[in-house]
Amino acid sequence: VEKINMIDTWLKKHSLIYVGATRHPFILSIRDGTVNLTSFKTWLGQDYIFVRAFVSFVASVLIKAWKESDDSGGDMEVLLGGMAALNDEIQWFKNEASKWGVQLSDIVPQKANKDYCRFLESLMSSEVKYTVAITAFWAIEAVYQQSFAHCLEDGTNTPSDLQVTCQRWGNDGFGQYCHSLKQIVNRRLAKALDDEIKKAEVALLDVLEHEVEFWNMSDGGA
Ligand code: HMH
Repeated sequence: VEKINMIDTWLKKHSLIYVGATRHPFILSIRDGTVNLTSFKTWLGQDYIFVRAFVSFVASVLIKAWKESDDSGGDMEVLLGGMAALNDEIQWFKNEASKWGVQLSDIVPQKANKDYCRFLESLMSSEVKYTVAITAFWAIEAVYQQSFAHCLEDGTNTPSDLQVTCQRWGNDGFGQYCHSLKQIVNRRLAKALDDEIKKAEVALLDVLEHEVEFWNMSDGGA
């Protein structure tokens, strides 16, 4: 298997689940303007809880980078930039929640959310290699980037009050950041041993499945 761009190889191989995660009916309903606002508020509240767990996960990836990476590609700077963006994101969730009348202190994490957070926690173990963890990290960010950028394309009907949300992950800067992460992952995978490559592929598939289940939660709130 060609190892130079492992990610694109994997995305082709697993295109069905990848499309399932990045073109989910919830996202398509935002894109065509038929989104149910109850669904949107459910997603908003659940994602706030997820992001708090996600910050801890990113911190663990940063620790792995420091321990395992030679840092020729500036991995730490990219990860630190990601953490800074998450600091901003948490504040954004709070503002957005109050705008939509969502009481964040009342949110109870649903099963899919708890399962996803537990998965993140399993990746925080020191036994999980940097290459595997950063593959998952890239995938988590890339799903949101691809999904929300899709809602901002020309000719879409995304409601104007949801455009700020789509911009959050669909803007060009976030796209660039995901591209930097992807380059780090491809560089790591090109040098990794077979066992690590297999684990990274499994981690990617796990992320895609969790993302589909996460989007599915918004339905339950409809
Ligand atoms: C469920 N996946 C989920 N939430 C997010 N905020 C992201 C990815 C991207 O940060």
